[in-house]
Amino acid sequence: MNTIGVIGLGCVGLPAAVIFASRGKRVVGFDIDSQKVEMVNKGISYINEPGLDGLLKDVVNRGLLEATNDGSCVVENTDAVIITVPTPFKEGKTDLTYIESALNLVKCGLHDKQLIVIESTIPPGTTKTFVKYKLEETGLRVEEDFYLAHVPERIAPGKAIYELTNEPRIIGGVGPKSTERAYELYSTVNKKLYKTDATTAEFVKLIENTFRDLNIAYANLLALMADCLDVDVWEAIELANTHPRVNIHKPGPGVGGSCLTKDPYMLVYSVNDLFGKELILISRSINEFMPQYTVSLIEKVLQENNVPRKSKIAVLGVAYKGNIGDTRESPAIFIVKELLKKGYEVFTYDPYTRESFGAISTNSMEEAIMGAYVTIIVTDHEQFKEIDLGKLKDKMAKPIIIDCRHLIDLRKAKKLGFIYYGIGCKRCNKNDNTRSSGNKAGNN
Ligand code: SAJ
Repeated sequence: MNTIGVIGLGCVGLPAAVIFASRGKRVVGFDIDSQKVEMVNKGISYINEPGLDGLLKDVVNRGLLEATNDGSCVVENTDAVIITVPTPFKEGKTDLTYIESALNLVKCGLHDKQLIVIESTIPPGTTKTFVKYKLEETGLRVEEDFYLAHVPERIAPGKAIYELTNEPRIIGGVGPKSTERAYELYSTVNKKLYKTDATTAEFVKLIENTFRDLNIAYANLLALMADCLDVDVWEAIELANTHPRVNIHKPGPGVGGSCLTKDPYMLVYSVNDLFGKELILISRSINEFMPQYTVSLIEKVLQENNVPRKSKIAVLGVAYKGNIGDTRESPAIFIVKELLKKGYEVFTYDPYTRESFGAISTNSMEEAIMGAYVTIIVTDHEQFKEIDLGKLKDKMAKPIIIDCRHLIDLRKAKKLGFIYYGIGCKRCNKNDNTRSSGNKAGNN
C-alpha cells in the first residue's frame, strides 16, 4: 500500500497524513476548507503540534503530501483511505453526518482491494453496520472486494507526533482480511499494534476515555468533599497515592477537550436502558460542575477580600490543559465569561494562545498581572510553575492567588504574604496548614 487518501485534515487527520508521508507513502489529503488545503500545500501547519511543522514542510517539499478539495483524488488513485472527520455528539445521539459525507466520497471511487479505515470516534457497531452497509451500496463486498477497519485515533494534543509512532494502536477489522490489511498499513508507522474486531475497537476507544473521565470526576468529588471537611485534598491524594494500588488523578477547574467531554456520553447512549449508566453520567456531571464551582470559589474570595466589582483580575491559562494552545471545551471559557458578566475587568495570558473569550488578551504574564487584585491559574502550563512570586506580589494590587491547578509552592507563597486559595484546599488559606509544597497528586 503505497498511496493513501486522508479525508479530514483536522487535528487527527493532518498529523496522520504527515506521519504516513514521512514514511515514504504518497498521501493525498482532502478537506472541505480551502484555506487548510492551501496552507498544507504551502507546507504551513495550522495546528500547533510539536514537531509537525518541520515534518509537514519536508513531506510537502518532497512531493509526498498534497492536499485537495477534489474528493475524487483521495479515493480513485489510492490503495487505502483513512477517514478522520468529526463525530459530534448532540442530544443523546452521535452525529454521523460528516462520516456519511466522507463515505459518499469513498463510494464514488471505491475499487478492488482498497482498504477503508475509520479513525473517527464512533458508537460500537457503527463500522460493521452503518459504514459497511453504505459502502456495499456500490455493489462491492467487504472482505471480498474491499477491506474495512476501525483504527481509533488516540491523538493527545501536544504529543500527537510522538504518540502516533510510539503508543499502541488498536486495529479492528470487520473481518480477518480487513484486520490484516489495516495491520499491514499501520505497521509502517507504528510497531505496537493490537488486532481485534471493529466493534471491540470502537468500544475500546470509548472505554479508555470514559475511564479517564471517571477518574478525574472522583478526584474532583474528593476536592468538593475536602472543602466541606476542612481537609487539603492535594495532601490527602498525595498520601492516598502512597498506597501501592491507588493512583488518584488531579482535581481541577474542570475537564476540557473534545474527547472526554463527549466520549462518555457516546458510550452510555450506545446501549438502550443501560443499568448503571448513572456511574458514567454522574461523573460527567461532576466534571461539568467544576467550572461553576471554581467561579463560586472566586466570588467568595473576592467578597471575603473586599475586592470591588470592575477590579482587574488576571487569568493565567485559557487552554483546556497544560502546554498546548487548544481551548476546545476549556473550563476557562465559562470562568472568563462569568467574571466578565459580573463586571470584572478580566485580563488573560496564555503562552500558547491569544484566545480570550471576551477578556483582554495580553502578550506577557507581566501585563496580565500588573495592578490585578487576584491572579487565577486555570491551566497547568509548565511555565506557570516557575512564576517569580516576589515579582508577582510587587506588581499586583492585592496579593491574592487562586491556584486551580496546585502549581504554586504554598509555603513560599504564604511566606511572601500571599492570600492563597485553591480547588479542594480551602484550608490552605489558614495558618494551620502544615503541609509542604507537594505537587504529586495523581498522574497527568
Ligand atoms: N485533567 C484533570 N485531572 C487529571 C487529568 C486531566 O483535571 O488528573 C483534565 C485536563 O486538564 C483536561 C482534561 O482533563 O482539561 C482532559 O485532558 P486529558 O489529558 O485527560 O485528555 P485529552 O482530551 O487531551 O486526550 C484524551 C486522551 N485519552 C486518555 O488519556 C485515555 C488521549 O490519549 C486520547 O487520544 C484523546 O483523549 C482522544 O483523542 O480521544
